[in-house]
Amino acid sequence: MRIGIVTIFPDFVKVVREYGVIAQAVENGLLHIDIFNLRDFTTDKHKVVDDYPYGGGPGMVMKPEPFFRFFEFFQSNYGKAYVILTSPQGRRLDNKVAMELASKEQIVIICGRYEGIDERVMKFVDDEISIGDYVLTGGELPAMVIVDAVSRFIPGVVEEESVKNDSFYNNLLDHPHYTRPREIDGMAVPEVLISGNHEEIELWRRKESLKKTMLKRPDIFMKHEFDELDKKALISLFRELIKDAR
Ligand code: 4FV
Repeated sequence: MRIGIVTIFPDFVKVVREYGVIAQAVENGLLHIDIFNLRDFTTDKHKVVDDYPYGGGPGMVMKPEPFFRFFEFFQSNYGKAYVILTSPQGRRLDNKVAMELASKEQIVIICGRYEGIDERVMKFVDDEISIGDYVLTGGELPAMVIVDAVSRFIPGVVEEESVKNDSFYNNLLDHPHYTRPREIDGMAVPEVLISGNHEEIELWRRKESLKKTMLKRPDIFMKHEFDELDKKALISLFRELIKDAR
């Protein structure tokens, strides 16, 4: 998969491909992340990318010409891409959207700054994505969030099992995790996790996921499709509740 990022702060964005799982994926050739400096697509000596808003008002607007030059360059050098603008007006990024984007051959993410981008650049944009209902100083952090979330769905980047156990993967929040030491500050690791009984461990983890999702994200719980393990887990949870209530 190829991901292109267009920004006026390339040094800020490039760290996304220099650490952890994503750096490994780039190393293994599973993912190419190209970063383009929008100022390289200006023609004036001051490399100006912003200008005053028509109609007045606060702040500055990003000029269309550098983006038009960038897309001319990109199409002739890299071909067609699925173009994403990160903005508060976009559809909300979630696991389903991340999985959908991971199926694309090539995506380009353009990062806004200032008050926004000249509306005529939207002729190149296939999708607007927001990471949340708050206003950031720039689209770079959302672009990096998208790269991180999407890369996990590229086969070979993370263990498939890990993705399957992800929160939200099956509309359930993740179960608690424990590692050594067996006890700290009087808090012990749940016995079942050191029992070696994988059926019991799987049931315990599903019960914990169901409990947490019902309590913290009933909205997601409502979308969860129940399987055999869920039914067993709910019966066991209910029995515990009844026993505790007695
Ligand atoms: C944003 C968000 C976001 C708006 C103006 C960049 C800023 C500035 N992008 N999800 N929330 N973008 O706040 O994606 O240009």
